[in-house]
Amino acid sequence: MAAVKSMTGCIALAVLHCISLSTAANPAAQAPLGPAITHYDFDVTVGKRSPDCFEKDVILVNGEYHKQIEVTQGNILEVTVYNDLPSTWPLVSEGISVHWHGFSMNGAEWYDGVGYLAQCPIQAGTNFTYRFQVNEQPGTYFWHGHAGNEKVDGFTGPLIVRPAGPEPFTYDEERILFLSDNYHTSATALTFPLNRPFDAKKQTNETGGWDWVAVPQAITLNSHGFYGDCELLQGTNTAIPPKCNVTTQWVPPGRSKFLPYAAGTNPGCKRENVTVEAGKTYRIRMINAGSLAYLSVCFADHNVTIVAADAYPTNPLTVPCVDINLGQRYDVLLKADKPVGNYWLSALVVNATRTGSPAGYGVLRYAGANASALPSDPILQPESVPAWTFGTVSKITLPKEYLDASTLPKGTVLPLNQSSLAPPNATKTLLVNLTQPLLPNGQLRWALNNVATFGTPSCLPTLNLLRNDPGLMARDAQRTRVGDMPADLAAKQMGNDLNVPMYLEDGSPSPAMPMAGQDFMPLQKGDVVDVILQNLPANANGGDYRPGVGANRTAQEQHPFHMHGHHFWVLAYGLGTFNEAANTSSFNTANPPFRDSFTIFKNGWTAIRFKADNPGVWILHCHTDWHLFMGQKMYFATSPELAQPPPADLPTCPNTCMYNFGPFSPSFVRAKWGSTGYST
Ligand SMILES: *[C@@H]1O[C@H](CO)[C@@H](O)[C@H](O)[C@H]1NC(C)=O
Ligand SMILES: *[C@@H]1O[C@H](CO)[C@@H](O)[C@H](O)[C@H]1NC(C)=O
Ligand SMILES: *[C@@H]1O[C@H](CO)[C@@H](O)[C@H](O)[C@H]1NC(C)=O
Ligand SMILES: *[C@@H]1O[C@H](CO)[C@@H](O)[C@H](O)[C@H]1NC(C)=O
Ligand SMILES: *[C@@H]1O[C@H](CO)[C@@H](O)[C@H](O)[C@H]1NC(C)=O
Ligand SMILES: *[C@@H]1O[C@H](CO)[C@@H](O)[C@H](O)[C@H]1NC(C)=O
Ligand SMILES: *[C@@H]1O[C@H](CO)[C@@H](O)[C@H](O)[C@H]1NC(C)=O
Ligand SMILES: *[C@@H]1O[C@H](CO)[C@@H](O)[C@H](O)[C@H]1NC(C)=O
Ligand SMILES: *[C@@H]1O[C@H](CO)[C@@H](O)[C@H](O)[C@H]1NC(C)=O
Ligand SMILES: *[C@@H]1O[C@H](CO)[C@@H](O)[C@H](O)[C@H]1NC(C)=O
Ligand SMILES: *[C@@H]1O[C@H](CO)[C@@H](O)[C@H](O)[C@H]1NC(C)=O
Ligand SMILES: *[C@@H]1O[C@H](CO)[C@@H](O)[C@H](O)[C@H]1NC(C)=O
Ligand SMILES: [Cu+2]
Repeated sequence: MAAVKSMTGCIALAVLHCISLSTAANPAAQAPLGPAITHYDFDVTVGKRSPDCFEKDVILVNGEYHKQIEVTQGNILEVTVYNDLPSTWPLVSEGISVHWHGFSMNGAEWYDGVGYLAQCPIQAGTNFTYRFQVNEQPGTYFWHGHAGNEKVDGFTGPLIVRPAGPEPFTYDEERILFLSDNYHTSATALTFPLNRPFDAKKQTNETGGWDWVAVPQAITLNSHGFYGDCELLQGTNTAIPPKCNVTTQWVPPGRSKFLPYAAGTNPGCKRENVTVEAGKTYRIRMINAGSLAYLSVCFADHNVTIVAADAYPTNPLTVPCVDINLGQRYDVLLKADKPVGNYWLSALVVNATRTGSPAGYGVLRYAGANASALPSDPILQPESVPAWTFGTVSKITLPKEYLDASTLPKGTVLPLNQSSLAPPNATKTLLVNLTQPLLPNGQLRWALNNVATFGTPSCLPTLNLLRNDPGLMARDAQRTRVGDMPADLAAKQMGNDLNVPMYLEDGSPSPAMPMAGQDFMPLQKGDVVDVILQNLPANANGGDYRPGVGANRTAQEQHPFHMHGHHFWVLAYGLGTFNEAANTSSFNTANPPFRDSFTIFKNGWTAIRFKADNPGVWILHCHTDWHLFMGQKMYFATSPELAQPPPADLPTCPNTCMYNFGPFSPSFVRAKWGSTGYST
């Protein structure tokens, strides 16, 4: 604790001097292991690629962009990550870590990969080996960086878990559809303006106020796309209106959204083809690894049947388009039963979620079709596909054989002490309000229950702190109201001090006015927790500390949430305000889907239930990278004293670490990284 309290900040640079403590050895990590080992080396470097025809620096693994890996259920997965990023690379966190998205990591909490929560990031010039048994449901996952926003720079890829026995679905072949969005600017350059004080009048240039990242330049399918694609399609099919060229999305000067059509002459700049043979059935593993774009994915003239959501099987649901949010995966079956030919594959931004976004297009190509021709059918325009309704999402349900111990398929992974996937009754409930407040210090944050949680608290992983001292949360809990906020607390929120205010979800009221700090819910192993996430207007619950500064911030938007360390049952989606008396009784406790990523819709709420069966500290967060960065996260601390001892080789923190809510000034960013992102 002394390490946290005594640290002093370096105000101008937002750099903190940290004391690194040695960690206890974990003898289990050296024990002989029975299961087979699947080993990968990740040599992490930077190179030039043109994912959407625009050449830029991206993060590569062994020279590959979006490297794919796979492992068989029950094996030990061992991934040695060598951070060989050049010193010039603009990573705010100055280090990397890898998260295995969707893995429960039961008993493997130190390898979950959240920077500063489970581990200090792997510093440049060093390596770290993730090593744990894959006790996970076979299915479709992905891996991604989780220390800063390095995922946005390309540090991510598919992760497939093969079953030890037969697959539960029948199909001939499989294809991966790894979906993402692509910015022409580095994630760091996009990120730092998010920390500047909000002032709508100065939302213009690098010396101005808070600045939104705006929509990405392209949507990519299996890492391929074309910026300005709508103009191309207009060129080849004059019936298509140039709807991508919409002007409703605000973009700061110097960053044009209107891009010329990319000619595709850069190396690696190609349109993606999903190739099939007539008569066969394909399992398509869809993954949305993007940072902002909620996607509606449609194969022209072909319906698809959803058979799994976030790795766990679902009752089959046949749809013309799949709405897949950030962090989600869907396994769908596609029958190649149409005439041999080329068909458009479209990835549109889900209607009315982000007007003005680009769309991504690929080709579903039958063997024998003319490979030099694009499909001749009209193409799906942005905003032309209706978004899924609650009726559709509510049809994603668990098959009945997973609900009964006597019919449970072999190899199904269950929460602790469950004999099937039938949800147990809840023992605790937490209501979480989602707002986007202006803090007293002028920063615009994304908050849960009025607390914007920042990511770099102490330079000692939070899991380590709480395992050593579980009483810390209660002792340090602060419930300061803004009315009596001491000046020093306001200063702390600006990142100049590491005396991190902690807030406890222990039944006491949330702060009346928005704060920055860390929001925790303490749990006991075995608790069954209902979490109701309630979308509220941006400025609700005292969220405009300086009223009149900007526009009336009453808007809401959808948020794709993800929880670490668990799958959970999604019990209900509702519009308006959650009404406990009326709505709890209509929860689907009969056959709710068991997943790890879900949507909180605009003007609505979503209820999930999880079993706290995994000792450790687990993050629940928005998977919109920019929202996560601005604080849209909280932690569940489940019996942290029962967590495993940390592995002996867990990376230690550097002497200085970046504070992610720090006040980045353009001169600081330019001095450190050469570019503020506004130069072109
Ligand atoms: C990997 O890190 C270990 C220390 O953890 C070090 O001994 C070893 O030399 C490193 N390997 C390489 C290839 O850098
Ligand atoms: C940035 O915007 C502010 C406010 O509009 C203006 O005063 C300033 O001159 C601008 N700076 C540059 C470099 O354009
Ligand atoms: C897109 O909009 C910009 C700005 O209004 C305009 O200059 C450009 O010609 C438009 N492009 C197309 C293909 O309509
Ligand atoms: C898809 O097929 C077209 C036409 O053969 C080809 O030009 C393009 O390179 C292919 N795309 C990829 C990603 O290989
Ligand atoms: C897709 O399914 C819908 C019913 O949900 C049906 O009306 C439509 O004809 C099907 N389309 C194709 C191409 O099979
Ligand atoms: C294949 O498509 C290309 C491009 O549209 C066209 O030039 C060519 O004639 C087609 N080939 C055949 C065999 O139809
Ligand atoms: C897309 O959303 C807009 C705005 O809400 C709506 O007017 C339009 O009807 C929607 N389009 C479809 C195809 O549902
Ligand atoms: C769960 O709750 C329901 C209704 O409240 C009750 O009927 C049932 O017995 C409970 N189940 C268990 C295992 O406690
Ligand atoms: C959530 O917001 C509502 C509406 O402002 C408020 O009444 C309630 O107390 C808040 N709940 C929590 C846990 O902060
Ligand atoms: C799980 O079951 C074991 C054996 O019955 C029991 O000792 C333990 O308390 C249970 N754990 C939880 C969290 O319910
Ligand atoms: C905010 O809303 C009030 C009341 O509707 C209105 O008078 C005011 O003009 C609005 N301010 C802005 C900046 O839109
Ligand atoms: C929640 O309860 C309200 C009030 O009775 C009702 O209007 C709404 O339809 C309910 N929503 C769901 C999803 O059950
Ligand atoms: Cu969000």
